[in-house]
Amino acid sequence: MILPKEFVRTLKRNGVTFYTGVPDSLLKDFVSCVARREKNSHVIAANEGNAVALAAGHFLATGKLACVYMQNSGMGNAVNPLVSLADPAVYGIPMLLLIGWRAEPGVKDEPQHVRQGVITPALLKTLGIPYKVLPASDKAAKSAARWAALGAKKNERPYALVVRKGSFFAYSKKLNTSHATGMLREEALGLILSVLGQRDVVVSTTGKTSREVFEIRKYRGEYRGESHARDFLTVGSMGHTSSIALGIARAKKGRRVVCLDGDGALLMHMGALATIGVSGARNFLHIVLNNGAHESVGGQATVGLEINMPAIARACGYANVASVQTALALKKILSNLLRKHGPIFLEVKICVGSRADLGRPTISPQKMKVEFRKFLS
Ligand SMILES: Cc1ncc(C[n+]2csc(CCOP(=O)(O)OP(=O)(O)O)c2C)c(N)n1
Repeated sequence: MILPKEFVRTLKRNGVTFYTGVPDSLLKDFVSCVARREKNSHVIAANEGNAVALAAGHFLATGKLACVYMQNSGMGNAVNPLVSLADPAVYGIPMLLLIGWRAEPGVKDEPQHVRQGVITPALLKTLGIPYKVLPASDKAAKSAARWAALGAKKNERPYALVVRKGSFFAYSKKLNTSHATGMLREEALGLILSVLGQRDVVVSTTGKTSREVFEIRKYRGEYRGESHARDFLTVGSMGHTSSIALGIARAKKGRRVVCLDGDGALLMHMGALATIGVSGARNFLHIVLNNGAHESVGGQATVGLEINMPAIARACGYANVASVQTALALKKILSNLLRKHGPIFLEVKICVGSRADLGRPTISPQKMKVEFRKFLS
């Protein structure tokens, strides 16, 4: 296995002077190490396409190499700036991509990762990006990093290193996760789900939010048998939950549609706020569980608690907005907001944390789709 500290040192020795990306569970120890040791040369981007563009800006300004890290799920977000900005047929911008390989063939993983796991090497080939799988030993990783950095600089194009699960040793320094105080997400979700009506539609975001919604419903016996009809648990497509919910709200005007979002997910495709706000969807309730972190993949910081989300939503045209931080305030505001019309935006500031034994949805996405469609009809 690779020591994160050694690997960051190697990147530095090979000319990397800037780090940017979107966190991934496979790269969490690398990202924690960068966040601590290179904090003045590190930006967590809203999405992977932004990270590629940030790396391009860094090269244009300094002539130096950036490292762009991402989960392979994020390759889709990165494709456009990779092919229309960084590609040698356009500007030819060197950068080093570090890609976490979820669902490598032969490694069991969740359904949303399976296709991306299979196509990761083929996609890099299609994009014309030279790549290597990062060998999981310090010495071999050093030479792979050197190959990628030298190749990127010499040929003025992106090079990639694909990182297998379990490649990095744990990075001992804990992230500072004291972003907010108050409720845990599971408590906030429990309160929210308790006040919704039987026919209200829930669409929940990627990561632990959907896992907790599933478990809360299960423990409360709110799923009948195998039926998980009331919720659409968005296991992949991070940042798109609110648009899925808007699509439903537009077509089902007689139903209240509740989007349970995360701050990282909201930031990833924040343009959706403008579309929702302007849509005037009266049946739309958008709740953001803001812990200022990508908690599901290791707790790396987002800028969620540094911006005024309700003010942004208001400026985008949401009819009613609010922000709360305590259980009592959440209960009060919900009973108030549920009488108002949408689009409504509610920020719930929560602290980082979840149960160590948190499970995952046991129903297949296809079955969930069928059940959910019955619930909507
Ligand atoms: C396009 C894309 N990039 C990265 C990921 C990996 N990922 C899964 S959940 C998550 C964090 C989500 O953060 P947030 O929305 O703030 O919710 P939290 O985990 O804090 O509940 C990330 C980065 C992904 N699934 N898809």
